Amino acid sequence: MSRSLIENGKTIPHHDLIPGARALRHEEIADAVAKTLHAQPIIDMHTHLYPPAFGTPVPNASGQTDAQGLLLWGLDELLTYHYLVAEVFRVVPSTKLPYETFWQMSKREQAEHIWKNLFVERTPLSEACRGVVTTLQQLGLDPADDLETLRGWFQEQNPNDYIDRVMEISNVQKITMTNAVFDSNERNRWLQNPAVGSDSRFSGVLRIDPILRNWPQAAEQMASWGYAVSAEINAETISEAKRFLGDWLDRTRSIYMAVSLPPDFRYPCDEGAISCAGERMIQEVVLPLCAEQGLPFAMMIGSSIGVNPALRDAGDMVGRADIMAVVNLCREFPDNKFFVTMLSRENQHELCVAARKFGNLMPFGVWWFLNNPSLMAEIETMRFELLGTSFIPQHSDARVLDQLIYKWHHSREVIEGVLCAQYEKLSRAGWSLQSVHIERDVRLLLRDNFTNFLGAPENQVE
Ligand code: FIX
Ligand code: ZN
Repeated sequence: MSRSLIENGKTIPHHDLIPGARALRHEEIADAVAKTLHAQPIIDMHTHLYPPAFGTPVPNASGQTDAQGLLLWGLDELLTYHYLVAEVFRVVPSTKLPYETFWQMSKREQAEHIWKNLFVERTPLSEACRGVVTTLQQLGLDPADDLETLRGWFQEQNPNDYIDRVMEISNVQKITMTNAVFDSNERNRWLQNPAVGSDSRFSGVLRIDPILRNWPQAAEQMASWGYAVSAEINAETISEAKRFLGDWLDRTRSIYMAVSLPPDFRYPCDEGAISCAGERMIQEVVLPLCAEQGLPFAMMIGSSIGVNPALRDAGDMVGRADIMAVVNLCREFPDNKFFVTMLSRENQHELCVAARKFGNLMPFGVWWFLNNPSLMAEIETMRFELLGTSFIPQHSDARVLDQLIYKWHHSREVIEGVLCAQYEKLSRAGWSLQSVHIERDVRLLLRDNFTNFLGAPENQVE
């Protein structure tokens, strides 16, 4: 039976009229989903990766290294990823190896300590450990080899070519940076070389945590950089703060602005709370500027920074946050677009329901401590059931270039399983699923939901 829709007098062909297309049989769905997911290039909307122009501390075939360089890649960086630092201090606690002793070790020595304790003397079962194994395997290396042999291979790589290789293996089309411009190392690189970020493989994102997490300190820094701002938020501070952010949005050619916020973030803030300064910056500086420039504002909510400062980047914690802060912002600022990811498992259902209330809210990613296959499957299933295909399932959060390989390999595996289950249920319900539907859905999930929400012209993100 051929069916069609009449809309504004125009006949819209129903899906089963698509020429040459036929409904997939049950047993064909899994293969079609797997092929489509692996063939679809990804725009990775949140990473901590940088182009080679930001320098690299890693010894490589080009012979050029920069101790403070920001592009991290290679085996020693993979092994000293803060996820693995946290895990090694579980098996060799600081009572046995004091934190300071570990930090005084060279990157190589730290990597050897982690390899020995998590990959040799124990089975590398954790997600972060499995990630290293997957990355080596996908690079055609043997994880059973010793460190020196493996290191030899990485040292032969040229970082610039290696970025292309890793993007090819992970089928990542574009990498989105996190430009922490309050970090003096990164800031100075932009000021010394304005073209430092102009690598077509990378897009910029202005990260503004200090402004919303600790305004008085941020105001002091901005004032020392020549902006007439003060801790006391008056008209001049507001226009100068806008000028500061405007300058850096232009300098970094940012495609959105981003912040990570603690679990106790409230909007509106609790009377007298320190975050009230941040609230005024959101209301009078950040959101008006984002609206003027048509840029989404990304909120990554739920990270408590430095609960164990001795672990450095590995010392942060998760906490349940207040979804009503997100709801109130989306309602009060209907002309603003919000990317939101939340760190606590307990916030995931609320975030999906909030997104059903606000079209200017785009849930994204399975962030940090949630980025484990069991939790990811739970969260993505819930999102399909509540949001259809109108969300961004994942970002890599890669801090080390090579991690793009395992973060996307593992994420594709989970999305594949969840999508198949959804399609099988739909097809059992009588929907004649075609491969063109799967291609369209996967394109939306891995790329177009992001670019469409940005509303950016093609060339800026593609
Ligand atoms: O705030 C963030 O962007 C977090 O992703 C990072 O700070 C965090 O350390 C991380 O690497 C998570 O995967
Ligand atoms: Zn991140």
